[in-house]
Amino acid sequence: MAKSENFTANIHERNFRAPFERTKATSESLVAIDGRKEVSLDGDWHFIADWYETALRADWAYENSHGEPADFDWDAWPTVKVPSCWNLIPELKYFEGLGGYMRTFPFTKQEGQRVFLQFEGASYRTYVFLNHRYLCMHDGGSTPFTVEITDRVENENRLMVLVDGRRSPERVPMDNTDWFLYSGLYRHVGLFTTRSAFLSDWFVRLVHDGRYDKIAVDFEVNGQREGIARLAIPELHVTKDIPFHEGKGTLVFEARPELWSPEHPKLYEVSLSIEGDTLRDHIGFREIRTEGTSILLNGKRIFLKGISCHEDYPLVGKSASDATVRQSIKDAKELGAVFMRLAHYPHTRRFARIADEEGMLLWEEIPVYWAIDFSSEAVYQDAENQLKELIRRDKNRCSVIVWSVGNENEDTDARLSFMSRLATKAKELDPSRPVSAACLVNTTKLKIEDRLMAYLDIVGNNEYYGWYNKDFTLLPKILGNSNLNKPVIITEFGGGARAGYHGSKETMWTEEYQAELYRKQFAMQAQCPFIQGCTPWILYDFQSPRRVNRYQEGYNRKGLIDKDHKTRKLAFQVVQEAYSRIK
Ligand code: GCB
Repeated sequence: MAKSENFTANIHERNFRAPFERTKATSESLVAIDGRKEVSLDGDWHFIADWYETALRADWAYENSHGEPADFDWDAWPTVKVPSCWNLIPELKYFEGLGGYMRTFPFTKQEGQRVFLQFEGASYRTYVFLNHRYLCMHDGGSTPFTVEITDRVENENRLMVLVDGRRSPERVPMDNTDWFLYSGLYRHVGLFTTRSAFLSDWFVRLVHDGRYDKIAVDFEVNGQREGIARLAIPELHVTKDIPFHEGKGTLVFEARPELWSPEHPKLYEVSLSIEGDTLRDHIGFREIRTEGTSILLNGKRIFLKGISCHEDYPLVGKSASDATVRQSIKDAKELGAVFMRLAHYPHTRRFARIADEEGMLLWEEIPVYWAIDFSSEAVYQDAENQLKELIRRDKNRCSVIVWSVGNENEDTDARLSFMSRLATKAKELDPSRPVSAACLVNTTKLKIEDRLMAYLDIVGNNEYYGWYNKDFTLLPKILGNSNLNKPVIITEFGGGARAGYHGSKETMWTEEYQAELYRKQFAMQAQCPFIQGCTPWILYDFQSPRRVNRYQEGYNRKGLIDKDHKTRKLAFQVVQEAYSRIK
């Protein structure tokens, strides 16, 4: 329809986001950064909360579009540290709009060089502009993306990033979550360069055939179709020249690495090179598979003594650091856990790297949580892209033993088709790891039952007997009715307790009630041979704006440790004792 003669784009255009949505960064453009030299773009960025999304409506990032007087002033706006969550600025605690970030940086480009920006995580939608040109947008609040800037980068650069943190029913996760949706440029931003041809992706792993004597490698090259790549694992005396065609190479070769395990987290230095480009990493080799109702790590049955964990840390929110990750792993180990469920979205890339070094097994998950819009193809594409970005980012991490495609979703036809598609995609991208999801109990038939189970290697189950379901006597019935032919991990159970609140074990919210609940749960679960692991809900109390009773005060209080990440509740010791008994 023709616009009227008094149409003024920046005030009358309702569809102002649409032009930006055409150019997307996705898993296809994500480049492997292992061992690459990076220039960090972390540090001070100018920042403004753009409450009315005027930056998009009125093209603020182009800086000259609509004449004077301008309503923006990028260089005059105060600075914030990147990475950080804007919600930590007291007046922006519940701000869910558009945040505008700007920094300048110098750059000297060499002949033939390609230049890329790497964003490790910005929540939820990110629009990237460089030197007054729009580059792309990215959806998904917890996975990384790469943007090529070769043709745009200059000696002096103005980088503008708009982060849209709105909650919305069309997103993954949707607008209703039991955690706090931190927002902003909350993870590392970096810049790296390559030659015209470079290695964009690689997957190095043990062949999972129960023999432990072969390693497989697959890789992709961008900018060169035919050639030879060299793989080296010096400690194993491996040097292999691998031809690639159509930009892809693959090889399986004999090698007997020492196997990685929580008790022996052995990593090997591995490099893959083509002329002028090398990827380098420390990689562990192990086998994970299921057989009947058992989970086998390196051929031996393992019971996954675990703990769930959110990415919500005191003082930094979702901007986890090496120190916060190491502390969580240390606390999990003190509990006796060998396995962590990183709920409900991909945590920092550093988590799995540190877990590789520390010998902690991981469950990684995408935020297909509760009632997302399963009938929408656009929502599916967003979820699948997040899954692909996660797998691309972490597939070389031996600590990661399960990909989870979702949590607690109603068993409808639309959901079955959506999530079975995701489970099949995960298998296609990575046949070497079991796929799971946290399913619910069928409360009418009193059993763990969900049509999605047919597509899963491991069944995750969340049950809250003793808390939301008071009738504890139902739990033995449910478990008794659920003799599945697959391993089950009880991916959530527990109850709330306010740290320091004491009373009888019958009084909800006391530490005593929570401790007793865990005693009963462990006693019950011990009677079910098909249960092959559990991840109590949860290591630490975490923020949740929907939890506002007098004990909660904005927090989900089911932590075994208080929101200060220090004070242990009585239940911590109960879980610790239970884990010391399980072999
Ligand atoms: C669940 C959800 C989790 C919640 C938890 C609770 O089943 O999966 O995200 O935080 O229950 O505390 O109710």
